[in-house]
Amino acid sequence: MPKYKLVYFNSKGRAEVTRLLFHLGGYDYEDFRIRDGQWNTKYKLEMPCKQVPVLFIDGQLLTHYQSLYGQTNLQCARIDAVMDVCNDLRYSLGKWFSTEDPEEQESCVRVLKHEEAPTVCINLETLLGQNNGGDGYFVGDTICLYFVIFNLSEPLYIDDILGKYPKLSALFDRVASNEKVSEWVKKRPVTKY
Ligand SMILES: N[C@@H](CCC(=O)N[C@@H](CS)C(=O)NCC(=O)O)C(=O)O
Repeated sequence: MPKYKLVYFNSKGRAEVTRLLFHLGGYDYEDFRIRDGQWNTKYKLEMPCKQVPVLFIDGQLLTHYQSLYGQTNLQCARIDAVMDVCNDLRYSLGKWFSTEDPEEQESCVRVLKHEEAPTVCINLETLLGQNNGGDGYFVGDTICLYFVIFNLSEPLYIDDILGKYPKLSALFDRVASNEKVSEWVKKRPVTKY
């Protein structure tokens, strides 16, 4: 089996999907978390795009997730669409992380809570409704790659909004109660983000 090394910060962020995929697939990997304040002076310089997450396979880079994707091209396209929608939650959040100005941070939270998160929830509930009337999953009849993004990206910023979207909220609960997912949530290091 190849040797996997996932490099990221000690937070969930953009690496959590991959960590959960490894867990679901039962793969051994090195969950390398940068904790020592050496990002700018050391690790950043070693990363091909000067950002993380980066997954090394036997020292080489993997550019795409290889499991839990769709079974058909159409399913893959739908999963891509769901993941793109989820990505829209990252704009203000990214700005929030990159500033220490309290006013700017407050403005980011406002945009996130009142504009971005509601739009994302509406769009996700619409996409969800296109499969099995919204009472199942986005594609097929089980979890796959997309779900991890929104289930594990911080419910902290959409928790109070989510209640307005019953089908989406029920999907969160379905995913969270998946045996493997809950196993990982219990097992992972506790981090603020
Ligand atoms: N498009 C990239 C974005 C990666 C990205 O924004 N990474 C952030 C952490 S979430 C990062 O490395 N920030 C540190 C830096 O840019 O110096 C991806 O999806 O992997």
